[in-house]
Amino acid sequence: MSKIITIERFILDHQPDYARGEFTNLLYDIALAAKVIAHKTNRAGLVDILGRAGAVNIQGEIQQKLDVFADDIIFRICDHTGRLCVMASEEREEIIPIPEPYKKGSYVLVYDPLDGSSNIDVNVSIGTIFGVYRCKNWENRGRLEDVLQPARNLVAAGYVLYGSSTMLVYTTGQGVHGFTLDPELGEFLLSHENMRLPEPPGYYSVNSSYYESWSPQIQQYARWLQGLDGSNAPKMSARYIGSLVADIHRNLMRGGIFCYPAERGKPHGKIRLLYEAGPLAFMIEQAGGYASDGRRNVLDIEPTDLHQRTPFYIGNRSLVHKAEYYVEQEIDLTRDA
Ligand code: P6P
Repeated sequence: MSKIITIERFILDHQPDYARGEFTNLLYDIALAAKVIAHKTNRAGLVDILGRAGAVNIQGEIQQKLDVFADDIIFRICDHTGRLCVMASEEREEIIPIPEPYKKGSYVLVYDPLDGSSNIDVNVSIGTIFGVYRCKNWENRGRLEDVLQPARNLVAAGYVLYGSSTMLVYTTGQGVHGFTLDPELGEFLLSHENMRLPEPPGYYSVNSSYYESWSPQIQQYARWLQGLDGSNAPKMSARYIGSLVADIHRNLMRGGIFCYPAERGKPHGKIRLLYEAGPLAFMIEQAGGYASDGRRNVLDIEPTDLHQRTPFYIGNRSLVHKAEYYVEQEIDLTRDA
């Protein structure tokens, strides 16, 4: 019989001896937000919360009411605790300062409160993605420079998947650990300790409807993934649900790669660097994988804008390196031009 360990107990048992509790309590706060959002999300079909909220978020997408709710919940759970000096959300154009009179702590929270929201109305799994940094300079903490840090500086990252069950998967740089919510107890219980990307990979995830918009090299890579043109790729199935957290979680559990390449007219792709690609890249490296923009490790990209996007390849190391090999051909072509 497996041990019954709550996320609170696990975090406490794994915090460094010098921890003062601020970081540990911040992880509790994120777990609480996940429980509240899960409760509302799981009842979304019953309560009149579906449909259009009318507001348009920074991304220019029609905001679903659950988006607004999730963003508000995370803010209201975290704004007054004294653990954070600033936040940034996919749903808000600017950084989110800690309101007076609350004191500013030393951590920074970046988050996508509800990724995949277009799937809410069709009852497909959606997710929250989060990353935690330390502020860069204690004296003037809480500024944009504290948020615009490369993902290599993260001290924690993870996601919450609101699916057939609600799971919180996170890392603090000591492996990746998954917790499943027991809705009766209201507790996240350890269900997947030390998650590692399995070999051989089982799936490749890419929206092939964009094939005509990709460069010839990425088109060649896509055919390689499918095992075409004499490809020596591992035999994989195609799975793409259109919800990043759900695709990433399945691939973490079964091995595989998620790709959102650059396209003609969208040279930076669609996935956001700061609060999607960066935290997921930090997490996947802890699970033995790798994430790239096609040319370099996502962890090394210096953000210059809160909402900047990046081409994104994440999963088993060999599959991501293969993508880099094909993208490198693009550079050679450009260089020869
Ligand atoms: P497409 C959802 O809007 C999202 O940001 C991710 O969750 C998902 O992986 C991607 O977009 C899907 O985009 O262009 O394939 O519909």
